[in-house]
Amino acid sequence: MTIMEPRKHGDASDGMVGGRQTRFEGQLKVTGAATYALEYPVDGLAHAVLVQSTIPAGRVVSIDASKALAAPGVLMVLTPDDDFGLTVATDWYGNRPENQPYIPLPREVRFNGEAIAAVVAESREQADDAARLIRVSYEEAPHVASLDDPKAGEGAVTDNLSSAWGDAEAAFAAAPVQIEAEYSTPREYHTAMEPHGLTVKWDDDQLTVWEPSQWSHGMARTYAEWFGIPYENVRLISPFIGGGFGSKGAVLAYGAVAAFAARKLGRPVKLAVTRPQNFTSYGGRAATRQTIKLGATEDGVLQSIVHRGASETSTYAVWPEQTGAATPILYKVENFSSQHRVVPVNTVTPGALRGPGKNPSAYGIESAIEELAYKLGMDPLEIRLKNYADRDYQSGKPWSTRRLREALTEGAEAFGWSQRSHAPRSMRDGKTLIGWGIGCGTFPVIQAPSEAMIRILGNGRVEVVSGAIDMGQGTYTILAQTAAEVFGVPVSQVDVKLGDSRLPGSAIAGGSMLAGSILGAVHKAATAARDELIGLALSDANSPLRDTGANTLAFSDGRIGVQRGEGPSLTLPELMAALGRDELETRRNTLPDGATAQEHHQAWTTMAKVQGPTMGDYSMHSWCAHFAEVRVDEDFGTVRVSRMVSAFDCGRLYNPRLVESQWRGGIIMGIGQALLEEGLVDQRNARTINNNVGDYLVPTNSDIPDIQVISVGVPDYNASALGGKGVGEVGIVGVAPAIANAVFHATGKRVRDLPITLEKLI
Ligand code: MCN
Ligand code: MOS
Repeated sequence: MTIMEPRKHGDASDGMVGGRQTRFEGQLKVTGAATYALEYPVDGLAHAVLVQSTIPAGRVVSIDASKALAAPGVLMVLTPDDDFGLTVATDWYGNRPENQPYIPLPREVRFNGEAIAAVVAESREQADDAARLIRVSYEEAPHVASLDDPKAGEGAVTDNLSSAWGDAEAAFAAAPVQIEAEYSTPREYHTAMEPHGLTVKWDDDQLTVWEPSQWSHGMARTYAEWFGIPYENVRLISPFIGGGFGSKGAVLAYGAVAAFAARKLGRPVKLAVTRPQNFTSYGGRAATRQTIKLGATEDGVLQSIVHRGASETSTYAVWPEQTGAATPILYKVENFSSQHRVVPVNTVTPGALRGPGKNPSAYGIESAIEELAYKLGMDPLEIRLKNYADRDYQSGKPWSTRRLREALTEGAEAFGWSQRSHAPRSMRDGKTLIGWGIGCGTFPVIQAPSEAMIRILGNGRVEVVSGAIDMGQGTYTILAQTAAEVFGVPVSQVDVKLGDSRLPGSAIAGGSMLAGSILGAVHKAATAARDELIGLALSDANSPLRDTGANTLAFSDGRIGVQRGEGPSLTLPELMAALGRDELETRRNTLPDGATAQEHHQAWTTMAKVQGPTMGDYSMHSWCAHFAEVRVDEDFGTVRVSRMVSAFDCGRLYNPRLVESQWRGGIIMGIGQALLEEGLVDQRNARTINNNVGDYLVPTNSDIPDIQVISVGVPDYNASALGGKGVGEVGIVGVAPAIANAVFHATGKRVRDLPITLEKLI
């Protein structure tokens, strides 16, 4: 648990909600003072390393660990022969199979690189050396390498991800203008700067886990359930996270291995997952493919969308990367049909990667809509405005707020879209072809109950306390701003404590739901604390404000007094002193009144109480429109993104500086997805070959152009208590199609398979 003191910055309004306060924890991070999970100084540490399968499917017949056990410093070898005695935990949605054993080092091998053994030694180097001495004999079984493997099959239709209205096939057949195309995306990986791993320590039956986490409460719950100990006995600590992007929302098998080893040895254990092992400890974005048919009138009115999509999953769990997530809500269409299939292959189960579902889905529909525009000879901006969705045709509900039209028009204006010349290959600068493209994006508003505590200390400092996490998005900062505003104090008077499962329950930092959810709780707790202080100040015999005759008090400029500057006023420490209090603590949550203790526990530790975008009266989403300019070298086929302008509707922005950074971060990841990122699978053994940051390419500074971001949102109080919609993921959605569309405009060549590498252009 760490208390942060912000650097003073700018004027006072920066510290209020809506201000451009710089990052609370930024200085700690750049000076190296922030402690990450693998850096905690714990006495008597032993070091664990994972041993991975070298076959894609089959069985471990035997493991010969004799040489490893005899190697210097080795304390223990764990294999499938060990009885871990763990039980399968509740899944995200609150379901738990009864008494099912959880086996973190399985005998059945389900993918290449699956952890099948672990070595624990006095030092990391000794454990690494000994791990190389382990000999495994396998019985290999046939495997399915990837979605492209001819043995992969069709997969099962996922009903809850399929939808239809009208008669899409008939309307398509009758449409005078038609396009049909298949789009595919490869496996993509998180490659966060901080790799996975953890430090674990047992004190009798109390477990402390230092692990980067997007959800301290949910992960603590899993450890407790695995080991059959009360939730209260687990403490998961995660004040800083070096990027998660979806990969750090759940406890993974290596966590069980480390915690089990620590208990068995009676010593704390550290397990650092290597960079290559990151590619198989948690799956990245699943490979997808989708076919889209669009039917339209001669003047470009959409008549029908027929969508068929598929994504890969593992052989032992279903992660659906929904290719039909954005398809039904971007355009007005009376006839629609979408079906998604999930195809099991021998891979680690894929997972959430920034903008899951929406991202590959937008790639499909936003590429297809421009293909249709070119077929019609229509401007890509015009076709989008012409088919603008006036409501959500899928749920039938009105939008809460949808300023996608403004995003398109203001983005186009800032980009200079009107200067475009329509024909492909018609814009050039010497030997460089120039192309412009648009891609729209969307991400649902998701809400979850949260809790927060406010503590006012005798010295006037205000503490905001929550188990929520900050992986770089800005949670510390926006919580401080919210409290500063409610108490009318400078943000430098506020401390924020986060990232500890023992602290008040919180929404996951996932699905772009944390900011809106947690600020609701913080605002509620802070307002309640302020009301309590007002009550005391007006009634306490020792309060100098008692005889003012006022019925309320104002908090502003660091002082508390009667409205409009009349009469006496006090600073927060003066008031606390007068009241004879050295602490005032208030805790509030956003669950319905009268929720039971069990409902509280369920609310913070599972997804059972999460509200989706259409569960209320409205359909609620964030929206964006990206405008990309690419420059393609005609001789070499190299593509450079030379300019991006992106306009967003994310409702009210709690901190525009942080939001702009979130949007740019998403756009940068989108550029990587469009041009560079691709997990390459060796079909012979189902290995991801480029499982390191040398070969798995992500964008660097030199790949990134000037990115202009624009906000067109207005407060949306259906979406959250303070009027904001989600920000963290929408930025990546729609970038890849904007770039693919720009590449087509530049070259006349349509690449329908990401990433757009030069060999696909020649
Ligand atoms: N914000 C705001 N106004 C709003 C909404 C958000 O000012 N109306 C700002 C705040 O600074 C807030 C941030 O945007 O802290 C993100 O808020 P939100 O959209 O609610 O997203 P979450 O806090 O739930 O964060 C998770 C989201 C997801 S799901 C991924 S994936 C992702 C992302 O955030 N991973 C990230 N952004 C990331 N940023 C960093 N640096 N590292 C990651 O791993
Ligand atoms: Mo974000 S992929 O929902 O953690």
